Amino acid sequence: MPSPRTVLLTGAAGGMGTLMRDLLPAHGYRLRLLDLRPVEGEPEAIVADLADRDAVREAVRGVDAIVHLAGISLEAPFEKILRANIEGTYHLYEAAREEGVRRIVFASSNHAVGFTPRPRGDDPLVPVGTPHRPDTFYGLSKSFGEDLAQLYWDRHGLETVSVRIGSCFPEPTSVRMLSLWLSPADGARLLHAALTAEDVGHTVVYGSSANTRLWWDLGPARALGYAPQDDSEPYAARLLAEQGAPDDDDPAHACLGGHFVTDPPLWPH
Ligand code: NAI
Ligand code: 15L
Repeated sequence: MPSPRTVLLTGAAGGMGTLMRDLLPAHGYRLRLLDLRPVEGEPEAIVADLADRDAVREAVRGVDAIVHLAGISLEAPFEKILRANIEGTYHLYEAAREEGVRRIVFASSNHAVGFTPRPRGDDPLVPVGTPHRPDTFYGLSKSFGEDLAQLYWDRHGLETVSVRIGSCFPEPTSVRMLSLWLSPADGARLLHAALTAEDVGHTVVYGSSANTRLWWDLGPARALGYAPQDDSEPYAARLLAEQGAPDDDDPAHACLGGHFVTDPPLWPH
């Protein structure tokens, strides 16, 4: 597949969308932006709801690939998740199929496997083949997105890299994030690898930096050509001093999903 150049970035007004708008052009992309909300400083961005099938189809027309970040990114009532994340992602895949787009990079989440126990001591890293164990309706929608991607590869030959993102923020802000942090620069490196690797079919990878305290296997992401440059370790001493080491008996520290398994943060809108 020739390297994608024009890429639709959905969720462009969000936290990660804002970071990737800054970082992806340096990897050679021309971005077309879409979000439910206006994108600050980007008057040409498409303001559309993923529920609007006509708008979504028009938005994907003529792009080489899609980075799909749009959706509800925390826990919410099932009806809201259904509309934005499940039906919305289906609309995007249908539009991509109809318009002949060859590659989607899907922002899955660690919360698709959030109830997976976190490794301790000498336990092996969590493999991508671990069963789905969503910790919320939100995580369930990411499990659905991965299965939808598999269906569109098997039935229609539309390729996807599903990236189970850990925590993509400018800095890690919790002890848990020391294991899951994806630095913005590594996030852009990983999206670039996912957009350009050959013959991905539907590939699932974990998305984090090369953290010293890693919980999961970055091998499948590296196999795409991803070479992470960052590690959360320089933040460890401060975060551990402020927050203390995780209590092994606390259920909020027992699983990959952290506090999403006990007390998930709610989508504010
Ligand atoms: P965010 O909540 O900051 O941004 C999501 C964007 O999607 C928002 O700008 C929102 O307006 C837009 N959106 C929501 N519903 C929409 C709809 N129906 N139609 C069009 N746009 C809609 O989330 P963030 O942190 O930027 O995450 C981006 C993606 O990556 C999300 O899908 C999230 O689930 C996923 N992810 C993010 C992680 C992170 O650490 N930031 C970790 C794991 C997954
Ligand atoms: C996610 O999936 C969320 O979208 C993000 O806001 C963070 O909470 C992240 O997971 C995390 O687990 O830290």
